[in-house]
Amino acid sequence: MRMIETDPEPFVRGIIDGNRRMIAKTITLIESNLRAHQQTAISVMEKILPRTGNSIRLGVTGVPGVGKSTFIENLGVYLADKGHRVAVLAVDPSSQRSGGSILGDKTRMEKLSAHANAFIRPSPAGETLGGVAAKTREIMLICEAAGFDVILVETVGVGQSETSVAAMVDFFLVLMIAGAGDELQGIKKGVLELADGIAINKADGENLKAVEKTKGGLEAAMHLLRPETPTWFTPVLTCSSLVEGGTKKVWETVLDHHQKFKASKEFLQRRKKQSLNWMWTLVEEGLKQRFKRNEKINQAIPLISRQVEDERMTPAAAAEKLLSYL
Ligand SMILES: Nc1nc2c(ncn2[C@@H]2O[C@H](COP(=O)(O)OP(=O)(O)O)[C@@H](O)[C@H]2O)c(=O)[nH]1
Ligand SMILES: [Mg+2]
Repeated sequence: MRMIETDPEPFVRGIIDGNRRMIAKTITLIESNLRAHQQTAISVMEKILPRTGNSIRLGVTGVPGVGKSTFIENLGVYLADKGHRVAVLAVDPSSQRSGGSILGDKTRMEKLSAHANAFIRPSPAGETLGGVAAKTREIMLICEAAGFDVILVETVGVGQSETSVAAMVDFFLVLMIAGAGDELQGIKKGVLELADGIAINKADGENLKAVEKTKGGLEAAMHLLRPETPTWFTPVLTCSSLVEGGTKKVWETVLDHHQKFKASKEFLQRRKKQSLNWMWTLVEEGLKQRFKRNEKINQAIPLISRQVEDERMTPAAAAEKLLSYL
């Protein structure tokens, strides 16, 4: 194994220069579990922080097969052709269990991955969703410091991963497909509440009629939800990733949202809130990790557990006692 140097400067300079090898090396630091690497990563992040934030962050979710990767390929190529620099990231907590990431299969993004203006990174592996999301968030900041002005984050529509991606993007897009029966099947209502936009994908060929019907149903459903802000009412769009420019309308909606949120000052407010929430998530994660690793606590657990089981100690007193060792 090669040593990774502990001086943050070469990493910082490499990122700012947009040097892909150094960007990749920095991501390796971020993903490493070694204490020395993490320490260097923290210094690098601190130094690049003033250069981050200048991008539009778009999160894309939806059940497997809905067409997220194809959508990102289509939109990414459209934007990269226009001169945008596009970074594609993923949050997939299942990736290391199933052995393959949602973006591991790069053949799905053949054109985009070959584009000079694009950078594609599969989901980092991690013990917890919080860990995976935190790493993705830092990788996003690295990409911004390197000059990428559009960040596309793909996540699977299962578990809690949507919530963590919604918490790191400016626009959270839920992709759906027109289906037989209950259109809301397989999608949790909570996800619609997180959505800044819904797009019914595969609006092409024989699907078109079903798409229009689903659109009507979804619009009715969305009217039952109270919008979070008077600035924006979550629209239901349609798109096709099979035709060139088939995702353009969705992007125009993202830009419209961006302009309105900037004008109302909600853009920065949202980002500030997200940063604070992220801090607290990391505090919680850190506390849990410290608790689990604490030797005194680990020694005390068997005895205290027994006392609780035998009703010689209340659960509350036991918890208090264990926490007091921190
Ligand atoms: N007809 C049609 N098929 C699509 C469209 N987008 C994706 N697909 C197909 O749907 C399948 C799943 O797409 P994929 O992007 O891998 O979905 P993901 O699991 O959500 O990332 C693939 O076979 C795609 O070719 C579309 O706009 N129209
Ligand atoms: Mg995919």
